[in-house]
Amino acid sequence: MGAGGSGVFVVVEGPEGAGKSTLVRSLAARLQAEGRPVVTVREPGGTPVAEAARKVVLKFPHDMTPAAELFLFLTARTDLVQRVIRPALEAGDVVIADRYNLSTMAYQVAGGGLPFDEVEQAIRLATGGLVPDVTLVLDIPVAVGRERQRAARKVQDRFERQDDAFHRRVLEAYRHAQGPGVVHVDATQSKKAVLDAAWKEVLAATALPIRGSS
Ligand code: Z5A
Repeated sequence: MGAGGSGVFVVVEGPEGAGKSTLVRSLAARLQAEGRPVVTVREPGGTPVAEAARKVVLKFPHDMTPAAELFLFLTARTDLVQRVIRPALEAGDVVIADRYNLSTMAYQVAGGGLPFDEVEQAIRLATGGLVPDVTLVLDIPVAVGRERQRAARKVQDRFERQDDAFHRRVLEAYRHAQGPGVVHVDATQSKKAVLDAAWKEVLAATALPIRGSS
């Protein structure tokens, strides 16, 4: 199952404040309760190299070109895939990632204006072609996501300080995302309803042998 071995690769995507981290945690807890070994990761991050790249790309106080951002995100991704994600999939674990390739397409291509085909090739090089079994795209209006971040008192990074037009392009890219394993979930629902919807999609897309899934 999946491009990486016998495990299952689940990615949670969507704009800021959509509830990705919340869903990653609750999905992992439900899978663990079913006795499945789960590894959770967030992008960018998860290895010393990836955490160093995260610090630069999110916190650097000066302007950075979209291409410079791209290579920092891909530095983080290639290290995470090689050191954490692939080994976990090869061991048969379920890997749940908070952001992956679709974030690059949404933020650096749709948001930042980089060319789709070349970024796609760069991503393939960085990941060795590892694609998720299922990508859950959380859909939420920009204003609602931002309000959730404000309520959670999240400190803004460079992307969150971008203008509304940038964030609308990012949201549209997410809304138009399609392909094998890509499913859209209404993230304006309650946390429990989002988890239930995501759970159904994960079972349907991966045929995980889990109680109550037949
Ligand atoms: N980025 C990029 O440009 N290119 C790339 O290739 C990659 C990333 C990989 C990473 O930011 C930034 O990097 C991101 C894109 C860029 N920048 N932006 N902007 P991050 O990791 O710091 O943050 P984030 O990904 O934007 O996550 P977030 O703001 O923390 O949002 P979230 O994870 O989707 O939401 P949450 O933390 O789960 O929930 C936010 C609050 O809402 C919290 O109080 C929850 O309790 C609440 N919540 C969650 N779900 C619900 C529901 N259903 N109802 C009500 N309230 C809820």
